Order: sequence, then structure tokens, then C-alpha cells
Amino acid sequence: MSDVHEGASWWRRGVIYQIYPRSFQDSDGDGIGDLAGLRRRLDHLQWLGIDAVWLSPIFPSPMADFGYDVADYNAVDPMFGSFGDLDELIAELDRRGMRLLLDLVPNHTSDRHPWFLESRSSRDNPRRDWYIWRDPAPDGGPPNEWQSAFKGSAWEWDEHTGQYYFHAFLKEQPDLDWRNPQVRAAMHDVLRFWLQRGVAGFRIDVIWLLAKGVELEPGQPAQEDGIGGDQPAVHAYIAELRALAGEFDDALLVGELYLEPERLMAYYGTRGEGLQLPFNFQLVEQPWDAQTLSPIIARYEELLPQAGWPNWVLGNHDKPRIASRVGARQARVAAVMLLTLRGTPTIYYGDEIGMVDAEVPADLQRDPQGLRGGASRDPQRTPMRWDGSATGGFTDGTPWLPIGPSLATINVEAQREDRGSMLTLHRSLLELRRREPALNVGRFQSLGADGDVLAYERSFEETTFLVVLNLGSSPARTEVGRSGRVVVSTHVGREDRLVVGEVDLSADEAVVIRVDPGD
Ligand code: TEU
Repeated sequence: MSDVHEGASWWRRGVIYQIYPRSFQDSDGDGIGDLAGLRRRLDHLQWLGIDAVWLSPIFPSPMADFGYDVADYNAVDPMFGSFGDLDELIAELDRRGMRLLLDLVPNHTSDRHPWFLESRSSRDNPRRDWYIWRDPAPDGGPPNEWQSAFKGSAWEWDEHTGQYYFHAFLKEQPDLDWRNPQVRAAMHDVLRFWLQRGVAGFRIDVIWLLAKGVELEPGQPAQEDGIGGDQPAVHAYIAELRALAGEFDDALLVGELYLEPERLMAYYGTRGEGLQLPFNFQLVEQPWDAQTLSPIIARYEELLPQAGWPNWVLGNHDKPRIASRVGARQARVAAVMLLTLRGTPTIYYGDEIGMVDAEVPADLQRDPQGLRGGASRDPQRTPMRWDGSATGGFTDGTPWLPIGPSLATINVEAQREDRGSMLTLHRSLLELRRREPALNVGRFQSLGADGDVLAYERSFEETTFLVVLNLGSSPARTEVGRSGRVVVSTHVGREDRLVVGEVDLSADEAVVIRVDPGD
């Protein structure tokens, strides 16, 4: 594919779309999405105007954590299809000018992975030190106090070999020991394997946890913040991955990092040895108000290293959906923000139609985090809705999670031709963003916050767009000192109006204004 704007990699201009494969499209009636189903829905992605699909894990897995427990990194779980299905998906995406990013889970494997089966078979097995084994504390208990992210001790007793192994998540997800060069080499082979088959890169699970630091050594006190991570060695591990990506046309590495911006920036590296996109979760984590978000956005832009490219996210399979968090009206404002800020946006499947968290009755809950007393992630993982039929066109069988509320209005078919729909808003924004360098590769200038109104400017050469977002639920007027014409509004029928010096916004309205040339 040719680059329209010279020097800008596809992922700088591009938009990523996350698919949770269990919930996108079922093709065989088992109520669980699969690759053949996904392939049938590529028209939607192409019509919407996205550039790359990030597919949550599709590798063979006992599904203790729905695929984030991988039992074989080089194959496809039969539940999702065959190897051939994945090859065809890659080819079909390519034909349509889109790319595939796989989800790499390198921090831990499934406890059924052959590596772990070997590791736990005896203390002198050559793979023993591929995982993190420790003797019990003097009282026979776990080596330290660390808690798993899913509650309970992060250490699991292995009767057979008389030691504990470490798991940051479920006991079915033992952590690999990345200090071991053999582990790193094995994971490099996994990357190579998929890159050779034509994937464009990876989203990398919990990458900051790869280096756990001295706290894991026996006798060291437990770290206050739980399982630790973000230790200096992680950057050397990442540099190895990036060098490998370099052998494949600088394949894209997106890192999952729940870190504050100051610490996040180190993951970009300084000389092309870091991740191209360390996920920026501030819009997911911070309260939805202009006074909070405006300085956060400006600060993130300031902190970015010189060659670093920003990225923005509103939700994923681990977090409540944006439309539930901020409400349907503000979700439209959020869409304008996500798709006009400087940087690569990632859209979570279904957010383009305003899907909300579903209430999942106790007896239908599936997420291990929820079942162990944490926040259930089932509500944000419900099936994509393609039409208004009982199962939303997702399956002919019984969906693995309930379809959720407001099916009649929140589905692709109902929204496709509706000028005022969330889907139409997304498509218009994506179309404008693709067409206008100012909105993809262009510069960013914060205009601060005025009450509930947050504003910024995007520009490229002579073209400038003003983005003005009312995060409040009352009408607002704000001074912008420019004149131009509204090209997108969250409010149907309010496009095309002229702006002279100040902007009048309805409650919950966001607008994109093309500034008059020379103004
Ligand atoms: O998530 C990592 C992570 O930090 C989660 O604990 C997340 O913050 C939490 O679930 C929020 O409710 C990744 C994957 O995205 C997640 O689905 C996996 O369960 C986890 O790693 C283990 O692989």
C-alpha cells in the first residue's frame, strides 16, 4: 500500500479496531464468534473506514481467561477456526487495504502449555527455570505477600515438586521468567512465525510486567503496589522485540501499559528501540470533565519524546464501555474527541454503534475476574449487534453472553442509513480524518478548557480545524477568535453553520470547524 503522506507510517495515519473474537460473529451456531464469521463482516469494517484489526487472542487455550491463557502460540483454537481461516482473513484484509494485529501474551502461558507441563514435571527439567519457582517461606506459606490481579495469592503450591510458582493473574496462567534468554528466544520465534505469515504487528499483553525485578528474589519484601513490574530490564526485552520487528518492515508493536504518563514515555525509547505505540489509557481512567481532561491531554502531548507518536483509547475488553461510563450523549462527544485528537485511535468493537454494558445475571457470568470477586468484564464483552433480530444477527444459536439492552436501536442495520446515528457519526469522522492531513498527521495545539468546553486545533500546512467539545449537559458559548464553518456536529442539522469569533454549543454538542483560509 502506498503512503499518501510521505514519511508517515500507516499506523500514524491509521485507525485500529479491536475485535473480541468470541463476540463478533458466529458462523457455526455454537454461540461463540469465530474467524469464518469475522470474515463475513469485513464489509462493515471497510465501509466504516478502519485500517487495522487488533484481534484478541485466537490461539489454542483452555479459556480460563478467554484466550489470555495460551496453550500453543503457533496455532488457532478450533473454537475460532483453522489455520487456513486465519490465513484467509489476513489475505482478505489485505485485499481490502486493512491489516491484522495479533494479541501476543508473552508474560504468562496457560498451565497446559507444554513448556509449563515440562517445567512442573521435575526440579531438574531443562524448562524448570522458564517459569518462576520458589521455595516456601520458613512457615511453609507462599514466598511473599504478592496478590494476583485476580485476587488471592500470586503463588501456587506445587505438591509434586515441593515449590511455589508465580502467577500475576490466574493460577492457570503461570508467569514466564523473561530473565531466561531461552524464554525470550522462544517468544521471538513466535513473533517471527506470525510476521512471516503476514500479520502487521502485535498488541502485547501486560508488557510492563515482563520484568518483575529484585522483589521476586527470596527474602525480599513484597512490593507495595502488588505484583510489581515496570523494572528497567523490560526496556532491554522490548528493544529485542523491536529489532525483530525491524526485520519485518518495522512491524507495529502496541504495548498494553497501565502506567502513569511519566513512566509510560520510557516505553517509546529514544532511538527506535521502544514500542511504536505504548497504549495511552488516560481517557479510560480519568473522570470525564473538561477541566480534568484538557490539561491531561496537553501534558501527554508535552511529555511525548520527539519521535513519539500519540495514541488514544476509550475502552477495551477489560473496561466498562464508554457509552455506559459517560452516557449516550457524551459518548458522541467522546467519539469526536477520540477521532480528532492527534494520534492513533483504537476503537473497541461495538462502540461505533454506542453499545452499552449489559447486565449479566449471576448464573450467566463467565469472566474469571468477576467470578473471583473483582469487577466482571462480561458486560463489555457481549455480542456485536448486526441487526434487530433476537440474537442481533450474531449467531443462530444461543449467544455465549446475553445480547444486552436496546437492541432495536443499537445495531448496525438500524443505524447504517440514519443520519443521526452513532454509526453515521463514526463514519463521517473517519472519512474526514482520512481525507484531511490536518486531522491525521497534523499538528496539535491545546486551546484549554472554558467551563465544560474543551477545545483544540489541528493543522497541516494552510489547513486548520478547530475541535470544540461541550462535555457538559447545558448549552455553552465559548470564544475561539476564529471564523469558519462547522463540518461535523454531534447534533444532526447543526452542520454547515458559520462560526465567527465564538461558538454556541448545545448541551452535549461537539463540533469540528474548518477554519477559513487565512484566518
Ligand atoms: O489485562 C491486564 C490488566 O491489567 C487487567 O488486569 C485489567 O486491568 C483488568 O482486567 C481490568 O478490569 C490483560 C488483558 O487485557 C486481560 O483481558 C487479561 O485478563 C490479563 O491481561 C491477563 O492476561
